[in-house]
Amino acid sequence: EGVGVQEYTALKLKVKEWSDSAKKILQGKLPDGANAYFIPATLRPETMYGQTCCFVGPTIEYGVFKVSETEYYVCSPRAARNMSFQPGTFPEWGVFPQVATFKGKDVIGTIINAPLSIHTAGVRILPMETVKDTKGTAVVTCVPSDSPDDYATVLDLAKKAEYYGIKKEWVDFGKEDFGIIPIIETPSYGNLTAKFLVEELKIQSPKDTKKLEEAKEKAYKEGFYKGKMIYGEFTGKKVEDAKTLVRNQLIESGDAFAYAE
Ligand code: A2H
Repeated sequence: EGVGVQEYTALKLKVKEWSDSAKKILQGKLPDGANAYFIPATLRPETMYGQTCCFVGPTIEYGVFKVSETEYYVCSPRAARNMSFQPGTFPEWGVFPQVATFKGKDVIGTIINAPLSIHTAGVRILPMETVKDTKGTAVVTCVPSDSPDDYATVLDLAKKAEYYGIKKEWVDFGKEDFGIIPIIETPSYGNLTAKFLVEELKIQSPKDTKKLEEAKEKAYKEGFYKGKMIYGEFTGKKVEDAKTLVRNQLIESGDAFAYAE
């Protein structure tokens, strides 16, 4: 970390309905007809079919940034600043005005549209205590089939829904399988890599940092270099190839943009 450039895909998750606290904070701050988007940064765009929610850090500070007359982005102030100075991404070069500020906990329960996700009715913004506000956008889209961190967090949220102040159905969709679908088949870990590794390494909670680090490494190597797509338009292709294809498709449809830091 800290060496070289991380090439993220920044996804645009359009807000369908704000949480009650967010509505209060945003009153009169977004013009009629404008759209707001949560902007998670991901290294695995080919997994976006499997998004089941989107995470923010409950105690992290976020801003709502005016990117154009009609588009407002939600992310960390640090990321908004970086983005606004990225050549070629936005028509205007300069800092995006910050129109509102809130803590992650204020937006829990907000419903957003996740591009390509099987959950077409929308997914929820949920808390993840291990989100760092020093990298990416401090918004993390949740793909529990392929990210051990995401899988461990989803299990924990469902187990302690009341403690986290969320409804259990927001995280498990009222189903035993948590609305998780297989997207990538791997030779060693089957088609739900994150679940396999969390169980094999006996990871008990999202705070099992060391084991999760190991799981993350294994999942990435196996998934990226040996995985094959078993869902979506690029079914049958190698993950290595599908990554660029899905990324380009998301960028072309206006649902994502390149973000490097
Ligand atoms: B990845 P790197 Cl399916 N705090 O996206 C904590 N985690 C963050 C973050 C932040 N501020 N910003 C991004 N991330 C996560 C998908 C995914 C990711 C899958 C599998 C592995 C995986 C769905 N979540 O990442 O430290 C994001 O989660 C494992 C490396 O910048 C992002 O990609 O290298 C990844 O970590 C960026 O990690």
